[in-house]
Amino acid sequence: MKMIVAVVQDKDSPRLAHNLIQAGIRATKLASTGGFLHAGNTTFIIGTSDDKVDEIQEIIRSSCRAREQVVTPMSPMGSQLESYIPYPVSVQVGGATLFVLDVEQFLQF
Ligand code: 2BA
Repeated sequence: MKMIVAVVQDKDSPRLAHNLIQAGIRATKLASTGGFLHAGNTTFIIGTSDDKVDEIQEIIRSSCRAREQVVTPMSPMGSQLESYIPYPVSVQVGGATLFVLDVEQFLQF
């Protein structure tokens, strides 16, 4: 058995949840926050048999897309504030960040 942990953008979350339900895949959604942008995102936890991992990866791939996001970096530690000019930079976020883990035990009581 595998556990797929997928971090996706909030904008893609309803589509992904819908597509997983349509495919009969069970998942748990967690509200999460990106460590870099400090923006909200959504983390899906999906427990599944090994043979469904490819199908689920394809559902996630087709449900999520990359977007440009503009971020203004915080001042570097120890820098002279008067000489620091924060220029906005553009980063590409997503489609999705996946971790696929082996599950040692799956229990339901
Ligand atoms: P954030 O940490 O808010 O990162 C948003 C985007 O900012 C990233 O998109 C990446 O393009 C950029 N970024 C992140 N850290 C950076 C850094 N140190 N230097 C320069 N640019 C950086 P994605 O890579 O698509 O990641 C989207 C979200 O997925 C992340 O939001 C985070 O919540 C999660 N994530 C990505 N990699 C992860 C990892 N190795 N472990 C845990 N969560 C991860």
